[in-house]
Amino acid sequence: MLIKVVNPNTTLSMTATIERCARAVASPGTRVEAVSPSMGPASIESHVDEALSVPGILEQIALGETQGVDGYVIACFGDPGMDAAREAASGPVVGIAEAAMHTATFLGRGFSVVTTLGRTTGRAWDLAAHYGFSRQCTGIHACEIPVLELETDPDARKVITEACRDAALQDGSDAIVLGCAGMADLCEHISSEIGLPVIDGVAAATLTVQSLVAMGLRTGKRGEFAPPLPKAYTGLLSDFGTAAPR
Ligand code: 2AL
Repeated sequence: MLIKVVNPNTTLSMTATIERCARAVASPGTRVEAVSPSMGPASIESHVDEALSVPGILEQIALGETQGVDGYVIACFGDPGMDAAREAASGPVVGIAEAAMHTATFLGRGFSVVTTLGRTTGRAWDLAAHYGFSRQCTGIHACEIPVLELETDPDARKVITEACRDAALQDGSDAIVLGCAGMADLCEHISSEIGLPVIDGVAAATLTVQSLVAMGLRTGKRGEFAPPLPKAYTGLLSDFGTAAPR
């Protein structure tokens, strides 16, 4: 089976970390390829970043459909472009926030999310509600480290670990969800430091896609998630068109 993990930001060092963390949990028979789109933001930490990441995600899905990909992970905690990706892909598509939140609900009554910047917490609250976890999501906390500084700030690991410890204490939660794909490689360390389950969405989503494919399950294509109707797109988006302009 081939799983394509799309890091919707264009920072290749982060894509490499994501690929390593996804491969670490995948079964021996599962091939995992992580990619970044050819266009898009270097990091995703605003609504504009998120909106402009979607064409690149769809580019990678379209490519994946020609590469025999069995299922996709969208590896950004804002779960950008999920519905569009589900329309465009023949196999299952799972977002890391979606997978991490679902996983957390198996591990206790409530979970806290620890993410990057405070400005991203609104989106995370919206996602918790969208997925039906408003009751289980007991708090969303920011460590105020921008996404790209996760890789360069020498204090990042310590700051995020302490933010996770404080979040669990403050919320009385049973598990922590890491709120950025760039935190994937911190999961084990934080869990051993704070003594609670810590969920990395990259691992959770990769294994969810692997399970869905193994069970022969894919997105229902009867109505809403059927492939989009053929039509022309213009300007910068003309490559996304599936018919000649009128
Ligand atoms: C993210 C993420 O997972 N990747 C990225 O570029 N931005 N999410 C976040 N909350 O900062």
